[in-house]
Amino acid sequence: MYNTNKLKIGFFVLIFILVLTPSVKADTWSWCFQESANVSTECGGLDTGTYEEYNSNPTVGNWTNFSNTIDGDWDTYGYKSGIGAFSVYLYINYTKPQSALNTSLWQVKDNGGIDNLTIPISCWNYDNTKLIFMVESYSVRGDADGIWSCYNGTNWLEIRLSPYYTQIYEEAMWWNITDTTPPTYSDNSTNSTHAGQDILHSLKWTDVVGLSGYIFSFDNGTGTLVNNTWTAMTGTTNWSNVTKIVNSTVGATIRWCVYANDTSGNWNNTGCDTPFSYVTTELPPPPITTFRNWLFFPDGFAKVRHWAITLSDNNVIRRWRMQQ
Ligand SMILES: [Ca+2]
Ligand SMILES: [Ca+2]
Repeated sequence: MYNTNKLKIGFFVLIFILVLTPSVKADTWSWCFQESANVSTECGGLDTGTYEEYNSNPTVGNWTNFSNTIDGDWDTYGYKSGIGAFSVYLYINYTKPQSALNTSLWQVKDNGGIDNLTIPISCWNYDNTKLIFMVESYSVRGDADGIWSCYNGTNWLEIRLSPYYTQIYEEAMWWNITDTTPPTYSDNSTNSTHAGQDILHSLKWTDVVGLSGYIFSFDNGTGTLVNNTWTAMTGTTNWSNVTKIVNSTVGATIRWCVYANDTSGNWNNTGCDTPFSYVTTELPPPPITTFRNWLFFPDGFAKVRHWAITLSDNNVIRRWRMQQ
């Protein structure tokens, strides 16, 4: 007969273990910084955004140093100059990266300091492909503001109001991007197949969001692939270039492959079950760079022939032979 109490206890212990067992899962998002809406190779290379300068009353004043507000330099600024109750504006239009999350942040700086602004959901949802901001520098005697807003299709929503801080230094986006796509590779090559020589194993990597690093795996003719340590890569396009001195035996099969990950921890490899490979070949003989011969007749008229031959090579010349 079963002891039902024991069965129940066993069942609850099992549930308890299942609940407490941590699930191992890599983060599938990453942060990507985009300094300029219209000049970018980061975050998917979205350089299709725009900046626009506007002045509500050009007859009485203007922006001073407008270009400083978008020059990518967080120490330079532009501001409203001129007397009168009017404003100068900077309109910004970012193209959203694919799979960007609404937790992305707008980083801004005026003379009140630097801040990462949360974007109101109505501004985020207004358009699937773009994000629109406005920066206003306003001043009149006794009153001045720097105002940072986003557009939700109907209204400008004020996100940051900086009283008396009218110096507009810079802005940028911190995109929070879902990234489940691993890096891709192309252009595999080696610069030689000569036995016993330094050989460069070259491979190009790209990632939509950002590369993190690679592991080069190498079989020097032994039949076993051995992993190098992980090496960092940066940017969205980079190369895993590794030089190895290969087996000095002619006819050895050299195999190699590469693993790479992106900033979200997505991994890819070049197919290490069927690696790239080549067979080592003999180094060509050193070239003869000069050759001279001449006859001369020492005392007694015995003929003596002399040869002068120069062989040169990057490597040690082990043997040479002259043949008539
Ligand atoms: Ca900027
Ligand atoms: Ca600036």
